[in-house]
Amino acid sequence: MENSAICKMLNIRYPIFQGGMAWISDAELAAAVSNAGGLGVIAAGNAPPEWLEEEIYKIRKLTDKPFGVNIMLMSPFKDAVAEAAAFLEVPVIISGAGSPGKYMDMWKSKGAKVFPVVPTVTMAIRLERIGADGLICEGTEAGGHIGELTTMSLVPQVVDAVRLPVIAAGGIADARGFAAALMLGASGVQIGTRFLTAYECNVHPSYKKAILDAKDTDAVVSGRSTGHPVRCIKNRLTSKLKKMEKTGASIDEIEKEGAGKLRLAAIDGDIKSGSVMAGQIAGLVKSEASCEEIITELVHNTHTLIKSYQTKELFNV
Ligand code: TUI
Repeated sequence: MENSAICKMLNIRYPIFQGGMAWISDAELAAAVSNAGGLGVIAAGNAPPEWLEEEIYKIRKLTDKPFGVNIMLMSPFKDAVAEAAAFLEVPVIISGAGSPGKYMDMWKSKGAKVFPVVPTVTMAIRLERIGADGLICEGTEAGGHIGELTTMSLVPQVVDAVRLPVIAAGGIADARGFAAALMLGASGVQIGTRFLTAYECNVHPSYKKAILDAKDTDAVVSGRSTGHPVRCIKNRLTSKLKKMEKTGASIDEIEKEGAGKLRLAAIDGDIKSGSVMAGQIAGLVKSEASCEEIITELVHNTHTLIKSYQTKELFNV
């Protein structure tokens, strides 16, 4: 695993990307993941460029390892943060929630490796043509803003359609998910929800508790009717949004109700009225641990799992 093409391309030890979670993935979390051999990622989210610049200065003090920045393309600051990431020569740039086409040349001219999140095969092919270095295929199991296709369906179809390395995301939190992603043809994984309960994750303790308490059916989707579906842990806010969607509230009214609610949950710890974004795999996350423990266990158990399958009698062929 350590000598895979993707690890060589990015100069990382393990093909494990930490999910860029808006308001949550800061320099401290990203540095802890990078120091443990994965790719730590700072999420620009809706933050202004000054915030991102500060986090980039911080991470360079905390680690000498490569790291990534996630640029969320629905942000009002997207142009400015895209430029800041290029100017500060961020080694890996991940884009989400839109097409990064217009930034591609700028990022690549500064030596960045670019990994857009793609929700479909069509977009994967388009981004390969314009110079992406790899793709993140994020299934609808993921937390936050999501596409339609599941990880299980999306990953192998993109793997067959492009020559680029593919990182699987959505629904992966342990070695079984990691091994399954490799079986689908992925070169690595992106993991978000599992890192929410990392010791180095600065999300509010109430948010961590909501993840630890979540069961399989708790991560629900709101906003399908607005065209911006978002997966969060069920609470007063998701019930309200569901009711608004049922009773035919306008897109504007629904979007207004959701605005600013991630900050309310992640920073202020209001997990009843805030947006507790998390993936369907939250029900599997039952402990807090350091990023080093999370990554070491993932790698060790994935290795053991795959080896054990080589000697298992599965069925008569
Ligand atoms: O971006 C994410 N997940 C996110 S962003 C986010 S911040 C937020 N805050 C409040 C409300 C809504 C969002 C929370 N979670 N994941 C990557 C991702 N990208 N998922 C889906 C996509 C995507 C969707 C459409 C990528 C490209 C795309 O292209 C459409 C087009 O053709 O432009």
